[in-house]
Amino acid sequence: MKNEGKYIGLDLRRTEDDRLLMGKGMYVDDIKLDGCYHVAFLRSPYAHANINNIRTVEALALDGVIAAFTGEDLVDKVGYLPLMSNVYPGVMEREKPIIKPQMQRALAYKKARYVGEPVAAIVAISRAVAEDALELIQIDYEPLTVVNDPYKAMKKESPILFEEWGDNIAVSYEVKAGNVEKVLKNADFIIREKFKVNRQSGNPIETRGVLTNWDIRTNSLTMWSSTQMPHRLQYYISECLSIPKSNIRVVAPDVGGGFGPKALIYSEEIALAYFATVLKKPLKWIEDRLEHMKGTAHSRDQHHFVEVGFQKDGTIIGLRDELILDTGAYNLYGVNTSYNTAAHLPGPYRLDHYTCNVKVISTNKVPCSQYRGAGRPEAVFVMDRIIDLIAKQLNMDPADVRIKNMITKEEMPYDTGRLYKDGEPLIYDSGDYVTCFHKALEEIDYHEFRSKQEQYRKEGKYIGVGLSAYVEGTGQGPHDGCRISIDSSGSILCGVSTASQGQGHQTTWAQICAEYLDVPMEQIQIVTGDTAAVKYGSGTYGSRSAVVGGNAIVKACKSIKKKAIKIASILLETSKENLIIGNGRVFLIDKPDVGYTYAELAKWAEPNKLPLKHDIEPGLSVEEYFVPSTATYSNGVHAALVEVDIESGKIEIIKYVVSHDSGKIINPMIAEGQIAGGVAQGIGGAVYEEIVYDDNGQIVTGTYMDYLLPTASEIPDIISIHMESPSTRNSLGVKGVGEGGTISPPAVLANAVEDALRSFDIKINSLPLSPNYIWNLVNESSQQNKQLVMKSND
Ligand code: MCN
Repeated sequence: MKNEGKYIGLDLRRTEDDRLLMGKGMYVDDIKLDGCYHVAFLRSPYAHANINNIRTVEALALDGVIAAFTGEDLVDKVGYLPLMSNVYPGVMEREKPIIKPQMQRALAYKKARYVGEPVAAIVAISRAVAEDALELIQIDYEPLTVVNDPYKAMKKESPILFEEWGDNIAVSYEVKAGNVEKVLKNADFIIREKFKVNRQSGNPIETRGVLTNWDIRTNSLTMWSSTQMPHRLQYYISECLSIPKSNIRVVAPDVGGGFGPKALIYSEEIALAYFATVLKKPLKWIEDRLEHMKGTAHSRDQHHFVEVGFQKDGTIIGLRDELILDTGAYNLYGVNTSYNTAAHLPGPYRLDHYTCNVKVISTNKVPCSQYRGAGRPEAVFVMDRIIDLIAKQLNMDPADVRIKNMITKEEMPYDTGRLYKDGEPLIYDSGDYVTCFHKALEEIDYHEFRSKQEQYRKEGKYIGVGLSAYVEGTGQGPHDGCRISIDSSGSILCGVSTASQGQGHQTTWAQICAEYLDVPMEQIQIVTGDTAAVKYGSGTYGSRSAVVGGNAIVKACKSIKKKAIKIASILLETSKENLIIGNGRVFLIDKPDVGYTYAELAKWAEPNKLPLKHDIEPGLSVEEYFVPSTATYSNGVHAALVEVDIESGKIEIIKYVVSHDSGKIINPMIAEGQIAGGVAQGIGGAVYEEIVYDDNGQIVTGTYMDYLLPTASEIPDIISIHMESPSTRNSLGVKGVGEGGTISPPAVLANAVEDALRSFDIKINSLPLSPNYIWNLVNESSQQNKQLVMKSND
């Protein structure tokens, strides 16, 4: 890859890995506070039940138990968990969403709505004692009829989760561009198809965890949480408990994976904050794996009914989608995930006439939030399956149908006619989708494979190729900040309001800072995930940190250089125009020997040091914020070769290629790691993972015996091709890369499997591509064929 900067663009090893890979990470559970009590939560065993009475007397009598809390104890003192997404004015005006905020309490009060919902909590001297005490809590539950299917949930006769709303439709709206009704009438062909995307769980290696400390001297709370959004957690603790924000510090120390579900404010965080205000003692809760499966948000779980109109030559002229998202018991992300799906569905394809009618439905399941890709894998699964179905109908090559409909470089910036979720026009800023597509075709040897495919089949091998292309809005607002302080030792402290869970921010932020300040990276210390490091921030989700955090660093670097020049101009009694910065020094343009290092200037910036009267604030320190105008759009193409064993239905991925464009790349090695990790998770969701519920709302795949995560042996080598179309929306030219890997695997693998099994004429419209599912499809098709043969023999 081209290296245009001294540091930006370099393949540097991650500086945090010395610590993280040697087992020296500092995760929430590694932090020990003297006199710390432990918290355990009692969770509802029922999916839907009234809670009539809770008795904690026996639990409280157990040796070592400090306190017991129930929903009733919190009801007047603790606010509801927050709704995480705003609906911006543009979306409000145009799409007119109807939103029924279905809010959760930190501890359920009067009614439990999913198995796993926290109902009571025990604080004790150890987790073991706390768990023993949970068994002594007596609850008088009155089980209610369980709603576990979104279609049934919409029926009039269905029980309702929130009686005050009158139905189970949490959100409804329509994303619309052009006039799909009209164009569908003129289509040569129409395909109607249903698709289903499986419910998944995030499964970071580190489960969630919270530790609190209460300072009786200042009446202030410090919380360490494995959260993706420390600043927002700080704000919402303040809102829920009515404590001034300035009395709350939230730290996300090392976090062992987040993947989206940790970008929520959880019951346990708000509850522990409240318990800390009452008990004024350090408190710790660490989620165990069983709790994670039923206590941490799930995702995906979408149903689509699509109607697409196209012409004989493969041109798609209109698409209508009915999207149902089963959001579980509480609608914590508002319109967000479904909007991501609706807005991203057409992807890199030209689709002027498009409607997506969205309904987000409440059921008695774990609430859904965002999980890596957050609505885009679902969108791309639908769109790229549709394209393969069009190709099949027209007997065209699926690659040709894609190219025919793909937006070209010449059309950039491309106005899709839709709105992004921030209410701004959804305009792709830059990208060369067609070249990106051709690169993937080349790398997978597409045409060569096609020429051999028949031969493979004759040899009894069922090998297919799949293609998928996506566009992803990244780098969303509202803002992130960076505070840089240089001290007289020359050490540069760079606090950024992002919160890494493994993305390598310590390295890439130092690369940006070193580049813009022109100093060695070793001189820079990066601090993230701490509300004390920068005043405001949004967090790390939505592949936004490189864009928003990265550009906040650029702004802070520029600003601190200005200040350094101003101080130097006073010291050298010259105008600022006569000074420049290089190699960590400010010096005279025409006398490079005369100048000051940052360290020397930092010394002069101490109070009362500067010789002349001046208006400079003390300290060589600044704090700046980057507020993006709207998203910037990454894109990519995945291609895979897959062999299917028709005896078992098992899939083997022979080759996997990702050709992607995330604008300027700060660190290609890290970007490649992000893609590889994303693809691995995408393969998991496509082939193995599924949260399955029974009729009583119990999870039947709630342990790793049944919820299958891919291991290294299931993940092929991933070949990445980088392209760089700089974003025009920020000065680094960057776009996000953290989720792209996860977006296309379901589509690409489904297409490859269907292609491999062409001779069976199967149709894949549901995930995961489990051996069971594939075997059944093959078997049903064989049975049908046999019946046809028998009929014709009759
Ligand atoms: N980067 C780069 N060049 C670019 C863009 C990004 O070198 N043009 C680098 C960044 O500097 C950063 C990394 O790539 O080190 C990811 O950046 P970005 O795309 O901005 O994504 P975020 O840092 O905001 O991370 C969030 C994203 C999301 S939404 C999920 S989910 C996810 C992911 O990142 N969760 C992860 N990657 C993960 N990786 C790990 N190890 N663990 C998770 O929980």
